[in-house]
Amino acid sequence: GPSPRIHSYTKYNSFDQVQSWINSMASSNSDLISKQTIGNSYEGRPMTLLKLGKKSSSTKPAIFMDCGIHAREWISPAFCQWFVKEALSTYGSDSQMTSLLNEMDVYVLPVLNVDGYDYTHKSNRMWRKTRSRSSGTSCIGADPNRNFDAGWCTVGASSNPCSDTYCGSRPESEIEARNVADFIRRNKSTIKAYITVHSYSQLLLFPYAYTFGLAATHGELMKVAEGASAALRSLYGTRYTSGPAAATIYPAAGGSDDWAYDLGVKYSYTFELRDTGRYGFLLPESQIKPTCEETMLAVKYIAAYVQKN
Ligand code: ING
Ligand code: ZN
Repeated sequence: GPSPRIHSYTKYNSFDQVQSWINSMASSNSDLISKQTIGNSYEGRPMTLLKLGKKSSSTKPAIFMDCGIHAREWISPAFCQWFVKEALSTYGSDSQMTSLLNEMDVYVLPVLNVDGYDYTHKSNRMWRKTRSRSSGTSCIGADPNRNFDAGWCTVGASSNPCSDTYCGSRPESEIEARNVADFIRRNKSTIKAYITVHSYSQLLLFPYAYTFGLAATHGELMKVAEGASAALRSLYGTRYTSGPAAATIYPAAGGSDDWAYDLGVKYSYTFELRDTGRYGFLLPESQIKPTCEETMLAVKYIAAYVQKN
């Protein structure tokens, strides 16, 4: 479609609107941003990844962040859009952002589950999964955050294709999960941090979800999460709880952050954005701006820590 003359960061944009915005951002800010397709979805939509960072002759360390792995969690893609806007508009004036983009690259995947996200706009607002078809059932889709190869389908996931937490027929059976995993594997040596954005519950989670066992670097993961939560809270007083996912929300296998951590990405975090349940997935558009502003502080805190370590 045509590039949007204006893009609203305080509305929930459709997949087509996000795609037009990606294209216009990548073509009008070529010094700091580029795009690449990491593959197509089950239904053939492109999964377009933005790369933010000052161009450099040498390979820079990187942070990978995805939004919209679950279709109905609309505040998540809104945050990725906000992050890209803020990164570009504060580069050169905000010393932390300038230093971050000079020294590192930030990969942003604004919508991971592109088919599901489109479906929530057109047919069923509460859809969570992908939109893949499988033989032997009329039920559609698998949970992409149960489909990664991390204790796959052992706990907190269902082998029933009709379940909202269906783990899929095998690890990375969902092309959207496989495309992300392939990209991260290919760039394993440069990716220092993995951030995945969900809603809701106001939590900052880290490995593990597939076991109650503590991560080898639990203490450091917790320390950084506590710092990020404090930074977030400093703006509007929004309270976040930090901790390993299994004990903090529930045990669940096949999650992307556990998979990335076990691959060797040392700083791996799952955000559960606002709210705590009053509106849940139906967070009003009036809360997009404050939610994104406060979350920026937490993501920038993590990024600054990763940058100096
Ligand atoms: N929550 C996550 C979910 O996929 C989670 C919680 C995080 C599970 C990390 C596994 C690993 O269920 C939402 N809201 O989707
Ligand atoms: Zn989710």
